[in-house]
Amino acid sequence: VGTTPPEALDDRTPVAPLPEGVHPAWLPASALRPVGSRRVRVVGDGPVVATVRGEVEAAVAEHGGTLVDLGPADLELVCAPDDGEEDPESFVVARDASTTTVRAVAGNGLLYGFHHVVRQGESAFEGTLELQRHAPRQPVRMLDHWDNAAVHPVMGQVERGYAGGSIFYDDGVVREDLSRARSYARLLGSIGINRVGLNNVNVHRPEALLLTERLPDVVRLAEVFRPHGIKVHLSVSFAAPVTLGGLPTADPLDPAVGEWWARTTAAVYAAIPDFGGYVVKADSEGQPGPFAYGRDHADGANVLARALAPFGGTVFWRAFVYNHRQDWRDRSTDRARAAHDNFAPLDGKFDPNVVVQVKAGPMDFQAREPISPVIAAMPRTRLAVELQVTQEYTGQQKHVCHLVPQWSEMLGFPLWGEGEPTVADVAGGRASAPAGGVVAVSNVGDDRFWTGHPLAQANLFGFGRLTWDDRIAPEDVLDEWIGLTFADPGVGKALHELMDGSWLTYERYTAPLGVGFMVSPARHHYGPDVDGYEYSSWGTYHFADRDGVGVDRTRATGTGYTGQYPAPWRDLYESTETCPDELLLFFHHVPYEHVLHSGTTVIQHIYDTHFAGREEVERMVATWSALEGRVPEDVFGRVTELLAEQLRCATEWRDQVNTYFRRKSGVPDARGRRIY
Ligand code: GCW
Repeated sequence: VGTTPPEALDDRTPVAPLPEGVHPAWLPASALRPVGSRRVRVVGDGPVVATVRGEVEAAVAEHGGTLVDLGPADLELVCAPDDGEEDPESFVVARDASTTTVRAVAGNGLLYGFHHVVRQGESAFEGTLELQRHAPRQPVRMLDHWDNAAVHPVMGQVERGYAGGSIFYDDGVVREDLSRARSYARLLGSIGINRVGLNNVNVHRPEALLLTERLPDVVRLAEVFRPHGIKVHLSVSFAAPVTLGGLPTADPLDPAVGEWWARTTAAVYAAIPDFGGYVVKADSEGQPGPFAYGRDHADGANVLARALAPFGGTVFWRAFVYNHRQDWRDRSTDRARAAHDNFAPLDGKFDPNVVVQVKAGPMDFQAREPISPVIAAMPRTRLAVELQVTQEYTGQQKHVCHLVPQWSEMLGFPLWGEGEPTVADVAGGRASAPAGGVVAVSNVGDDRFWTGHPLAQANLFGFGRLTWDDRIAPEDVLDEWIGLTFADPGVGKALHELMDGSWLTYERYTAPLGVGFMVSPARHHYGPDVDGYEYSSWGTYHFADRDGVGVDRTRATGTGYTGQYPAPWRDLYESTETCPDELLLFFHHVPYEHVLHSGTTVIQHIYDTHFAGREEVERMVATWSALEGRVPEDVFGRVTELLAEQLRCATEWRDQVNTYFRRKSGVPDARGRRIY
């Protein structure tokens, strides 16, 4: 330590200049001060080490420290290669009286170790520290972009995007100017993201072409991400052999189809040797898939997997397969069952480089859902768990809804009961099959704050941190984000007040007790519309009548969905006696007077939580207004504006939900509050 011998130094990759007016998110200059004011050496080769060196160079230029390339010196931070470790993503950190040392076998580990030090700030340079080893709990930490290359007439450019247009594409092709993408890649690398899906899983013509004609575009994006240790993936259409290749069929068992995928994939790797692989949404919401040829999803996934295998690529094959054209009159079909019905029987049939990507809940990213039963049902299949950072059903980046506590709960869910492996264990390969990882839909766009709502940056940051280690407490993750993002340490208390409980606040004023949806249908998904989906084809019903509400998913009298879980959950969810309150209406249809474990009736709970949730938003408005002058003016202005919208919308939710159930049930509010 401190005496690292001089070594040949690689180039440095300069930190991409942040385009004019764009918010620096969690890497403002102030966040790099503790490192940048010191004497630092970075040793090692390769593009990712060059990124670390570039970071240090920029930081010392800003804060008066020195990047010491050669010779002995009183070094305060050393980032250097290590031959003792094996995992290229892990790092060790230690400190003697004068020097903090980060060591890793490879660039990724060094980058993560460097940012570990950045997050620790001044305290990384105080006292001493025995050698400490850090390794990710998930080897795959991936963000999927639902970006369309061109603006889609219905979905806009970014499907379910609430932060403006795409930072990758403009007018059907990859942007000439990729400086936003460069700054984004830097942000992602700093939180340990190592894969990115570059385009929407609903693949339209312009995105389909990225695989072939427009491959040079993908090469450019891969170059943007590579220095940050991130591999790129393309979402591809299962029908590509027909639509791009001109074959008469996309039947996965037809040899010509296999050859087409092999040829096409080889061309991709010739251009991008570290290409990550594919992402596929098949037989889902209108996307083509193997069902058209009487084949199953293992047949479908394996044909792509075999094309990728020679190059070490992976196909992420989504399990989000259900009938979106169901008849609302048909009470035997239950959308919650669909992923398990379609995929569990295929366990053991997928090639080793297939990862089945399962949405964390059985429905669709609602504020509250149980864990998908698929995650416990496929011990011989690599599974990835999919989360949604973009706030489709959680306030669309107009509402403060800090989702890290939700993800923490989901990742920590013990699939076979207390003490048994968790969702994070299955995804991380610690249960049975090798790891698949954790994936989420990005919430980023060309908005100057990246995420529309400036506080939604904390969700993106928190996703990275939790996929690195799901055991970090959500409050600590938020502390890290606040510490990096805001120069004034005094804002922390107010931000915790505002954000820690905001997911539960959102849950309170929206659909009650796990029943979900109640939003305006397909195109928007924003704001209340209690019956918006009730007579639709989407399988998302609440079944409220004058006597009660909820979906009977029991084995005894309902759709049998509870039977897809292993013990103890299959029994726990089956009975209203043991079903957790917050999921009661997901699993059961109960009378309004049914008494919850909390001691209140269902109807009174609906009233109480809707009044309370809206009041909490009112308090959020007050908490935020006290921060005027302590956070940057533009952040203050944007959040103030959005909180007003959140309050308006929460009021609307409160009044529509309460009025709806008051009218259906005829039961008055026990506290006589105003219901319309
Ligand atoms: O939640 C639904 C969204 C669709 C999305 C789909 C999916 C990309 O409303 O917009 O399509 O999920 O996950 O495939």
